[in-house]
Amino acid sequence: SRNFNVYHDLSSIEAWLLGDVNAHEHATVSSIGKTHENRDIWVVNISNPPSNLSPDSSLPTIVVDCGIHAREWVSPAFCQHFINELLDSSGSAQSWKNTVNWVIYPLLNPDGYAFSWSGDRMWRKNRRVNSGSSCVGVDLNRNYNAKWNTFGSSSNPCHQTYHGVSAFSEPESSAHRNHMATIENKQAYLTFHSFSEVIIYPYSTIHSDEADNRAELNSILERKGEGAEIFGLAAGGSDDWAHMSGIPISYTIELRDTGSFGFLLPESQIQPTCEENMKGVEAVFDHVKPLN
Ligand code: 0X9
Ligand code: ZN
Repeated sequence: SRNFNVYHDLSSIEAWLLGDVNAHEHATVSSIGKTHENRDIWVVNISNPPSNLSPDSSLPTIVVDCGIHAREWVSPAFCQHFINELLDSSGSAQSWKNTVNWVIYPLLNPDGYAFSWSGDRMWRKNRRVNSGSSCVGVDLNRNYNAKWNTFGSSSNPCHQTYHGVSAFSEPESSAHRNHMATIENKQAYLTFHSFSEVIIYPYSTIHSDEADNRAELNSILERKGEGAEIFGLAAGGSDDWAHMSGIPISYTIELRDTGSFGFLLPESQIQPTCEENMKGVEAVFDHVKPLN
């Protein structure tokens, strides 16, 4: 059976998604669009009614994504672990699909991820060829429409936080937006990054922006705070865009570690990272699930 405690390359992740995951009676894997380099961007829908039936649209949906940033390898490792916990008959989250529909994007930036395996382990952005520049890539987490091109991003294509030519200029972020627009009753959005072991809630746009439900966001999880206060201003992020688009609960979860290994987190830490963060997802699930 599959080892979730190692890093898998793109072809291994795709083979698993299109094989074991898609074969599971409660999961459907489909492509939401193509990247700049023409790779598929996958989504996994997990619900209790078997996947030949429509999910119960009266139930809340929790949206999860991983791998917006290429070098943050523990992020897609978490999504793979989480999908398995929902689907496996002995998984710690296998009952969580009875009361909530799950939409999981296990790897939103496959071009960047592939390049972090084959070219530059520290690659962050996508692989956009920028016209008029020899520098490649747009920072997808500066490309969403959340006060795009204001604070904490760069207009220079050579910079790590280059925000692109316009909001949603990138095939990955625009496919994500378009697909999320089709999902009903979205109650929470969780986007997994690394590193620093903190949880960030909106907003990171400008200090005067405060989430309307800040007290609620502040009550659900530990080791959290407003992005602008604990991580600094950085407009154009997917978390702020999700909240602005009407999803009340929105968090960026920065996984291990606090800097000893940083992006080069050893495989021996994948399992403890995943287990400790299942508690956070559970707290969001408990908050969102219908009472009965
Ligand atoms: O800067 C980011 O995009 C995230 N940190 S990372 O080290 N993974 O790159 C933090 C995102 C926080 N949210 C917003 N800035 N909207
Ligand atoms: Zn990141």
